[in-house]
Amino acid sequence: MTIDLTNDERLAELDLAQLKQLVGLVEYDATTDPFPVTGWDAVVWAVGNATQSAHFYMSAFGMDLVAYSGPSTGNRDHHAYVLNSGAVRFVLKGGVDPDSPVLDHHRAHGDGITDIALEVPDVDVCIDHARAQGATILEEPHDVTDEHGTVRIAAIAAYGDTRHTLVDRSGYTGPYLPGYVARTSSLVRPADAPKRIFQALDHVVGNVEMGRMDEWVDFYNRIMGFTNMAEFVGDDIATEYSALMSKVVASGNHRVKFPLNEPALGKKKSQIDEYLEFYRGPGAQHLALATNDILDTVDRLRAAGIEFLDTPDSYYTDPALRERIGEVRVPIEQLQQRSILVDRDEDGYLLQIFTKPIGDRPTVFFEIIERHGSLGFGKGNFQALFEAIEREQALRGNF
Ligand code: TYF
Ligand code: FE
Repeated sequence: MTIDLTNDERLAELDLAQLKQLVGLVEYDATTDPFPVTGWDAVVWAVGNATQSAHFYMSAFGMDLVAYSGPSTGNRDHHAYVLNSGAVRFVLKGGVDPDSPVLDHHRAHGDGITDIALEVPDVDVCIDHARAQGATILEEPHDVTDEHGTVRIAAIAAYGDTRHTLVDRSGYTGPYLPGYVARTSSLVRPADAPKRIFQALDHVVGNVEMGRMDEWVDFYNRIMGFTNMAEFVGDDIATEYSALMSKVVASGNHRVKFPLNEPALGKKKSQIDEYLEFYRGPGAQHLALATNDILDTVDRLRAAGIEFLDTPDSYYTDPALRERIGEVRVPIEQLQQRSILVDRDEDGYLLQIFTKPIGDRPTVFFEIIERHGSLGFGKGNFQALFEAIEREQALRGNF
């Protein structure tokens, strides 16, 4: 059977073929899925200053403000800015009331992700299954209604203080959720700016404590019906240089992909330990944003001041690289100028690059990814990537 596209306006401009190419969808039989997931609903952040973060994601990441909740709409607890880019939705929350739970999250974790919300066709089916499998239900299924219709919502606990809210918005036409009003920004974009510089969310990576990765893989397998993807970083790679182990789980249609990392003992302090220390526990480590023009996306992000990890010239001049990657759509020099990495597997290739941490703590960062058939995560780049991360760690004083 084919994948359900929602009636969501965000997706109206992206057809299934585009999404397939952007994030590598697969066809599957949803009738045998105990926990059917349509796709991502929103990534909800708790940040120190949502009013200014919203400006950053609009001015640097080219996102559009579409909805808002805050004191002027009757929400005295926090500001919440809803931003879109193609099929991606961010909700940025910042505390107003000094006792706001948003501020508790921020005090513990710094700028971070509180909720990786997923769109599901039937909230109750998912919760019944999750409960039977022993999930912690944080919010029981309930309807929220306003003049735009009804949304059905529930939430389950994931790693650390992260949750998955499950949303069925098929009966809703408002800008986000009841309690939010439509809002746009007066920000003026450069005359030559494309409509958006990224189109979809490809994957969200979770960092968990040492020795607990398999428990979380099992959580996504059992509670959410996710299946394991082939790509993983095992002991072999871990001991050599990465200082992490990683496995990937995906929803039935592969719209939602969650790599899960745990620290491994290496020569130096693991990048995952550094995250766990500064995030004060498990949490979302990076979001991969899919684009169909990574050269332009990276140029625009850099021009807006976003900093990326460097890749040494030797990565590009190594004859083994050309051997490994074969033909790609752009000259290698173009990738080298921008520090974009390239990897190939049996299905195709991908281009990817990583930002430095985007907040004050060395925790959350972004990946920009352009897929050409590959369903992987850049395994061939792990050595170069992890060395680059270690150079950055050294600058922060971790050896
Ligand atoms: O999502 C992934 O698995 C790749 C590789 O700290 C990766 O982007 C894994 C760990 C990490 C950075 C990138
Ligand atoms: Fe990634």
